[in-house]
Amino acid sequence: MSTKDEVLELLKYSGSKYISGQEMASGLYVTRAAVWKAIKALQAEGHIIEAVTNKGYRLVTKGELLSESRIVTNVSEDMSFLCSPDFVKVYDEVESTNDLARQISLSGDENEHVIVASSQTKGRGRRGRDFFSPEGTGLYMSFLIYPKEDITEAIKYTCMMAESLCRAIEKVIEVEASIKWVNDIYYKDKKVAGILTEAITSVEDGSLSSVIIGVGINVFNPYEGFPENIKNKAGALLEQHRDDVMNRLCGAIITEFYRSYMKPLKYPFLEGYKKRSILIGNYIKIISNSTKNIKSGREYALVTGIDDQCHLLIRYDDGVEDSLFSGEVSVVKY
Ligand code: BT5
Repeated sequence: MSTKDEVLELLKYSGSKYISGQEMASGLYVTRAAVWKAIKALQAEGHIIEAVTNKGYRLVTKGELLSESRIVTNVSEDMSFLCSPDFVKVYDEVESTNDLARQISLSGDENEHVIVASSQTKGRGRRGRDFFSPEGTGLYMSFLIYPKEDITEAIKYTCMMAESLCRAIEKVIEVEASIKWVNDIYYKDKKVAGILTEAITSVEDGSLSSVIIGVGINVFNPYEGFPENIKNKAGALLEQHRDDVMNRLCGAIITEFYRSYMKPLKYPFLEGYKKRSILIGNYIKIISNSTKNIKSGREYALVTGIDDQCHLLIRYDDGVEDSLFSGEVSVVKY
């Protein structure tokens, strides 16, 4: 057995107790440096190993990653009124938290909820794309809300969530994440989170019956790595475990989102959204969009801003100005 495997065995054997590097080194007749190297290799493989000064190391198991009570504890006091007994619902594995939120909404439950899962078997992105949602290393959550608004307002919830997510990441992980219009969160040039907003509308008057805002975050690198098709694009927020980080991040996202959502002004989050937006001032290629211009051969444009409805303001090469309501763009690198 390699030192790495032996260290893993020792960590498993110690359960929730910490074991010091010295204890492991003595038990395995290796140096502390060899133990440290083994820990790094295990972490690189995706094992979540907590390291605490003067205590040692501990293997964090899947079951302790997410808990309703710990999430609620981490919702700030000013928003704690939200946390009625089943406001937050935690699951080990679901097909898709957005689908579950939709079922809850259609069942006639009129309460707002946050559905959280450790993994998804059919996590979805936009336009039927997959969102890779492996167990234990990501956070997958859906907010079910009932705003009394027109369908045209739905796009703002994606932007509101993106900005809230960045603020929560800044508070808990202590790094600055950026927003790629409209729904992606980037850190160190990699996509670390995506947002999918879906709405159930009333046919009679086009108003929103409910809105479901799904968020998928790669907190750690997946145990087996990212699949081939996204491995160059996807990244994670953290390389090493931090104490109770999943529950803390989840509580912070709930806090930050509701702080925005409950503000009476219409788009108060926009300043923060624009400030963190990586597209403004960049030259982009329009992959798909909501206007007709791409059909007339206008594929490239300069991003000049984001307007008060969260639309992307662009100027094509021929000087024509336009705004994208939704769609997909990529930054053109020279
Ligand atoms: C998104 O779509 O990024 C929205 C993702 C929303 C996921 C959440 S998880 C909770 C809730 N329940 C659900 O079923 N969904 C929501 P889009 O912009 O269309 O991006 C999808 C693309 O991102 C894929 O085609 C891949 O290229 C890439 N991708 C897939 N999984 C990824 C991951 N884990 N990390 C980074 N990129 C990923």
